[in-house]
Amino acid sequence: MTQDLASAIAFQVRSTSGRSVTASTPMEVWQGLSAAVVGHVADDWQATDAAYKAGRQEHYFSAEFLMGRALLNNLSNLGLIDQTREALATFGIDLSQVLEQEPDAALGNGGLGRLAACFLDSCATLELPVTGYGILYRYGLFKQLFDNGFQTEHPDPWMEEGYPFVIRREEQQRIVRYADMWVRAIPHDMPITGYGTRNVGTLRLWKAEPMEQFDYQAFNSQHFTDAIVERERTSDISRVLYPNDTTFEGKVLRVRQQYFFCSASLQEIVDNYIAHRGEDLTDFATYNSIQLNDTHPVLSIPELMRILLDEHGMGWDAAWDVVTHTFAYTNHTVLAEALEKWEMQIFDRLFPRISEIVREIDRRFREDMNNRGLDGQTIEYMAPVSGNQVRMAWIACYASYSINGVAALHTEIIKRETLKEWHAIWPERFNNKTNGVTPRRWLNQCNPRLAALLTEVTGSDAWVKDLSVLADYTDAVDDSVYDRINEIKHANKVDFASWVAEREGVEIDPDAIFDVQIKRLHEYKRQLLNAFYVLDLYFRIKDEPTLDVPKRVFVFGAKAAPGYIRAKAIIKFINEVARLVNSDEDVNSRIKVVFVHNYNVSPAEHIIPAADVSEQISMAGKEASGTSNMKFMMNGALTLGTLDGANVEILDAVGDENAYIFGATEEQLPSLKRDYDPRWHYENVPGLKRVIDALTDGTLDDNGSGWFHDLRQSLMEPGWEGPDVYYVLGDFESYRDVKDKMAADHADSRGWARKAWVNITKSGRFSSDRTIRDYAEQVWKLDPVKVK
Ligand code: F55
Repeated sequence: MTQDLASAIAFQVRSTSGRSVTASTPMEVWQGLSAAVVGHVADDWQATDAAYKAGRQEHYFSAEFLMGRALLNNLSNLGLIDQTREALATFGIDLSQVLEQEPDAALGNGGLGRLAACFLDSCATLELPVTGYGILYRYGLFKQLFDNGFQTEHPDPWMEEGYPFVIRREEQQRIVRYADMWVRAIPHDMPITGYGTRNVGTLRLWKAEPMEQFDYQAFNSQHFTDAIVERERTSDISRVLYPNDTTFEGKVLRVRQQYFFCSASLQEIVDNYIAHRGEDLTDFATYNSIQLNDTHPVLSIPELMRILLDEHGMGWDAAWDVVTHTFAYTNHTVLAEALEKWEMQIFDRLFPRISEIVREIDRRFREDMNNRGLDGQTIEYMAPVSGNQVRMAWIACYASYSINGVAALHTEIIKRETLKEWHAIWPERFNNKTNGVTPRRWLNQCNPRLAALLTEVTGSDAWVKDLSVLADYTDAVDDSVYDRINEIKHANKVDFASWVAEREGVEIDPDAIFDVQIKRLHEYKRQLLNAFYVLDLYFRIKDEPTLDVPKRVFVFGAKAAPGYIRAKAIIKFINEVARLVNSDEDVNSRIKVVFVHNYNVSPAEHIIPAADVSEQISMAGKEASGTSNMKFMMNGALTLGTLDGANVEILDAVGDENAYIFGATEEQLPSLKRDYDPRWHYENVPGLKRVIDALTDGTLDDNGSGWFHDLRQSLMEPGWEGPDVYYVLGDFESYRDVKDKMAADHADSRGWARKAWVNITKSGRFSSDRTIRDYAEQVWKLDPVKVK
């Protein structure tokens, strides 16, 4: 077999590079090896596609899939890692060097997009007939660099050097019609392998291309440049991923993107139904269900109505019956500024027929609510269209058979507040599906040392497919396992230290506590609270140079949306704190700060296995779930967090002694904030004044941008929603107390390892396999389809 594989790889590499394997670059080897892997799954992929299309299917619609790297994941799923390593070794090539050549497929912003990627992995592994549908962005999420501590953004043309894991399916193209242009949608498929199964699912990403290769008419009539410009306008649709998470921006191109992938996907799903079951679409929802990943694909609702009404001659009631049994909606946020609301005029101009249908949905909604006896004000609040705005979340709630939140607390909040009017009418639609992450990528692949220990302790690798088996071993091990846990963590920290030294140019000590916060930059996630702690600790050491503090490394990784100035100010602030701390000989042997630039999926795979402390410190009630909290837990980091999102369930799983919880609860916050005065904390919490003052007293330099002054103001001065909206000063003292305690506890290394072990072994309920099983059984009513 190794011989076969070696020659298959050699063949592909030579075809890619036109040179011998040994003369090829590592990038060419990556290309060839990846092509060989796609070739390896081709038959199973085809068989899976045919088997899935024949029965009931789930379709996962998402504007984002944050896939990261594909090669190692596929080799691991196919059980080919060892053979591949050996095959490459025969050419004197190191597999890990080849793996590091691969660009991240960063077709997503953060948690929402990565969740979609973990879900596809679980669906394939569980042999569930699920297909992902999205957009093949030419440019993924921007690359982040720091220029004197300021974030700068750079394009990410991730496929430009060739990307063997997407296959263009020219023959399955569709036409998407806007009032002002028609566009070809070309599907590009990624194979989604599962762990230890021959099922290979599909992620179908649509690329926008001009209708004709060339408009000869325009060319000949000397409108050559106009013709070129028109061509480019169509390709614009799939050119770039919008880099905003959590804030809605009403850009026309964005809604074009949404309609583009919804329309193309639905055309295909409907045609497939007809090919298998005939022209009568009454039973469409018996064979198809569509999960809407937030409101970004909600245009699917009027678009499916349009297809059923206009293209297949159904009546409104029959079509609405199909639609309301087809869609299920996942909500990912309670932040008001994230809710998508489009101007009706945009719909009128781009797709007038969709406008008409949305207006008719609105008219019938109002009639329906009237008949149910709702008052005029409530109806106006809930209406799909009001003023000149279309409210996507409200449409989703009205038309979906299922509405879910992504963690228990989040689901309670949407039932109680965000979507309470809908919950009052349709309580049976609401359900919770606590997020999960795939243990393949986030444990087995990224942390091979820990994976080997788990296999050794449990006697097999069954945990990779069923993480819940680990729970049997929580209390079944002795000190030797705790010592191994510590050795593994230390070895991972050594690896991470050399990665950081090379990538960021900062030397860190693997014997220090590695305290990590990696996630998008947002005020509600409170990276500022973490940075204030670091600055306060710095001052404490300066005050008392002999202070006996545990060695610490504070690691940050975060991108700010390019237009979110205050988030960019926080990045600059953290970088300035890092400069201050790291360059001060009095403290830098005890504390260091590392801001990992361009945080993404593959950096996360280096960072998480090396973490001791997982920072999950959002203001309670704001983080819908969080998913890095689960990845850290699986890798034996202890959570330092608020009672927010899935942290609540992590605490429940591990128990009080094995997590560090602080801060105001979601229940307490309304009353605490009623008479909240951050100035009181500023004056009375020891050390806080000095930290806040450092923003503006010359200790730290914002290079004349005025940004640090704005940060201070946002905390201290009454603003739009009051001062310090995210309660940074209010929670500072309890955060510092718990974080100090945590650092002190780390000195008891066996005690710490025991806590880490509890976290690892209790992480089974945060596997995306558990989440997906729950969706399949409770929402989708979907059975596995085994291929071969
Ligand atoms: C992206 C684009 C828009 Cl327009 C709005 C939001 C986003 C986005 O990226 N949201 C996002 O990542 N939300 C997160 O979803 C995760 C998965 O459910 C949650 O864990 C996390 O709490 C939530 O913030």
